[in-house]
Amino acid sequence: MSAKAAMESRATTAHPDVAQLMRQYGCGPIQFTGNDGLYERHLLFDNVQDEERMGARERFEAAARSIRDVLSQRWVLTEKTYEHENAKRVYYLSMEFLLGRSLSNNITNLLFSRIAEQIEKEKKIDFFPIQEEEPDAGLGNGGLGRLAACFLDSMATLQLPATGYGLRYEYGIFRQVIEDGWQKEQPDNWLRIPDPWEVIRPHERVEIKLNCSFELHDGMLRAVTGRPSFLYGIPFDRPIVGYGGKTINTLRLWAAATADYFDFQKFSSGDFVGALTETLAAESLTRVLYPDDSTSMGKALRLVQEYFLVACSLADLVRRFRRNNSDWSTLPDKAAIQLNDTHPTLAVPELMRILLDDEHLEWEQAWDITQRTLAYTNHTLLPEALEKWPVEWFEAIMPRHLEIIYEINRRFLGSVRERFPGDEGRVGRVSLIEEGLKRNVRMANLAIVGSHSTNGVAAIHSELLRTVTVKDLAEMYPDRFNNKTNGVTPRRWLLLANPALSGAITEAIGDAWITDLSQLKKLSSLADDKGFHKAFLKAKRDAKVQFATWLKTTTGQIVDCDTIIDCQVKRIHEYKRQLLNALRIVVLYNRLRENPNLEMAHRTFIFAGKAAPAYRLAKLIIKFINNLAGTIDGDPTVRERIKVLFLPEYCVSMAEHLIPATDISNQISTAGYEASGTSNMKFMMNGALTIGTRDGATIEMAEEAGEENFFLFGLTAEQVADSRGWYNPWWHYQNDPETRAALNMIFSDYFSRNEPGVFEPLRETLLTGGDHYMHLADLNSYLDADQQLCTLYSNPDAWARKAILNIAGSGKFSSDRTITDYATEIWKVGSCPIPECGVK
Ligand code: 26W
Repeated sequence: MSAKAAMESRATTAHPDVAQLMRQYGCGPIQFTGNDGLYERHLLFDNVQDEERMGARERFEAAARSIRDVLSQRWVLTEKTYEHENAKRVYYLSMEFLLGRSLSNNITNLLFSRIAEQIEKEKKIDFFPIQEEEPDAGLGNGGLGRLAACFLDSMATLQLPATGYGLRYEYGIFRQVIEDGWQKEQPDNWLRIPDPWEVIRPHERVEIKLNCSFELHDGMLRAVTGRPSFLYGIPFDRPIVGYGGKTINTLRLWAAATADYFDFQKFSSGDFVGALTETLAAESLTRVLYPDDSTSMGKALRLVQEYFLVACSLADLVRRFRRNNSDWSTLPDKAAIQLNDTHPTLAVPELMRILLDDEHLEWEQAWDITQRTLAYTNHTLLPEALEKWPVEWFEAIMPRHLEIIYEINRRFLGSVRERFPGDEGRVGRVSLIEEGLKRNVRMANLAIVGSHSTNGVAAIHSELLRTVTVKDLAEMYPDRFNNKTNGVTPRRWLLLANPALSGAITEAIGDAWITDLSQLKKLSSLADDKGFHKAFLKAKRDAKVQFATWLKTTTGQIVDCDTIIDCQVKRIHEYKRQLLNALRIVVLYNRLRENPNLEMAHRTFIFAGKAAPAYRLAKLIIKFINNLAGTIDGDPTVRERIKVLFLPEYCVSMAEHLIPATDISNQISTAGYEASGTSNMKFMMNGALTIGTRDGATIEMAEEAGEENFFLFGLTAEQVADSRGWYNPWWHYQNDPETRAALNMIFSDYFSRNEPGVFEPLRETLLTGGDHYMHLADLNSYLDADQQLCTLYSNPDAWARKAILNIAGSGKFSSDRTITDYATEIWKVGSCPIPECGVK
């Protein structure tokens, strides 16, 4: 979305002018633009080329550099203030930060949109291709990584002294291309061209000791045990601009490097090439993000990555703590460390190691400090996603940490036996070590035992976590368990992504919603206002046109803006049930084929999402959707009325274009399986209606908007659990003609004429294998809800009314609310405002 458009959305707000802003940001008399302005200087001096020959990439870099210049002084002042105030800080540890683009976001948050618009006008430059030059920072798989990015935005906006810690992957989430309907992965070399936002801080490097070395074998990095080595963690900092530009926090990403003198012995013994190869190997540690969402792949290198993140981050924050403090017992008053899922759980033994071995504290004191400093968030209940690492890898890579884990476990199991004498079954279940032929460390148990807070990410999820998944642990520590329903940042997902709607909202209720989303409640009183219906419908239409234009220019694909846009965009996974959506479309297709005169609203069904490269069924689902799209396109009786599109390479930037244009949001996971979902919230605040199951945060969304404004269907989590024993998909096949016809079509190669049998595995998953995710059980109620939605669409005022009530009810789902809850209930951290910049 162009900065210009974002600007227009705020037309009713008094905006400071450029000189005023530059003063606020401490830039004094420096000009942003003009012959001697930052932008022109960067364009010329960074490129040393004639302006005529400068392309979009050069312009992007100059714009990004100028914006970075503008924020630099406040960035420095932010850190200085935290240091000076010795404020309690939040450290958010995450293996993933799915940031997307930064230029337009930073322009928006610095209130520079109007200035960007002026420049566009005066210089007659089009901002769109310049923005398109910025690669998405795709350092995450999906929900968990994007949540971390939204949290950074909210923490900075709420002026919390917070730092994000992650890894600087050279390759982010793979790029998805579709060939012949199949997903193919390509490397995402996003740092090929230098990134203008990052600031490398070689002087703040940290040294990490490991009990292993690395070797490259056939292009694969392998940990070689028994050969101790050390690595450097080099920090690369990125600015996180709070809305209004008052606070500029830091996201610190670590890159692995070896010391120049590391291979000194090898050099001198003559193995020149070998020594250099080893350097290359060690530096490969942070080369690539593991592209697995919801399955723990059990790769030793991933464990080392997790350790590297934890060791670098703790060394860094402990160093900072020691600069201002001498008493270790005050660490929990100065630092709150949040673990984003179990991936950084090694923080438990690592902090213990620092306190015991480096600082020589007694066990009891070290343990008390560790627990009071750490807190853990769980993001999934799927058993295959719960991390477990072989004990033998710990022995090989970090034996001291294993020793500490054993001692934690010995003491912990002692307390369990004391409380539940004779209950050895319970002891086995809660133990940090899974016994068996292969012994494993259970990372979730370690995170729960080693911290003071464990939270889920939506009410139902937190409840299931507490009462089912880790029931025995929750009985040991009932006070530790709590819920923090997820949220998303309204800056990126409404203000920036949807200028048309945010303009209409601001016009109606003012712009306080940007930093207080609960203000949207005020829109309820306009739910029956015909004028506001019109404004909403026009905004939706504008967003559709914007999206269609973007799609056409970037991919060549065509979307008809006069159709209902019905979307399901998220990672491809059986539990998310893209297959259920596809079955719905097959049934609708059959209805149209059987009765070409059937009245049915014209629709565009859009799918997008990546499958984990090794997840074969997920890849087959993508293939099926593409074949379904092809078959419908090739059928003249229906192609004018329904269209299926699979958009390749789903990413943050695509979501920003697609979500505002959507009429219907599909949130159709098997109830009890989606921890929260966050795209559901983005669709809701952008005025889509939700068709969904009672799962994750969708339940709370319906509560907020009123169930009558939602299209909920299907089995509840309780019903899913209760029917596990006797559920039989064949019953639906035999008793429901539409279901049977749809399945028979798939199995008779109707959608795969030239690839007979290709969809056989779908028979296994939907019928013979027992339909674990209960697609067939929910298909009919899905179709009923779908019918109601289509009927509603034919009445634009009735549709607008419900959509407006949805927007009005979406205030709870701002990540500002979520972060305020974390800050007050878990972190006990308050804001630390940054003083005004002195005018130079
Ligand atoms: C180790 C392999 C692995 C990698 C990532 C296992 C599990 C994960 C994540 C926990 C998966 C994930 O992203 N979970 C999603 O987290 C979102 C943010 O809380 C929720 O909204 C989604 O419902 C949840 O699936």
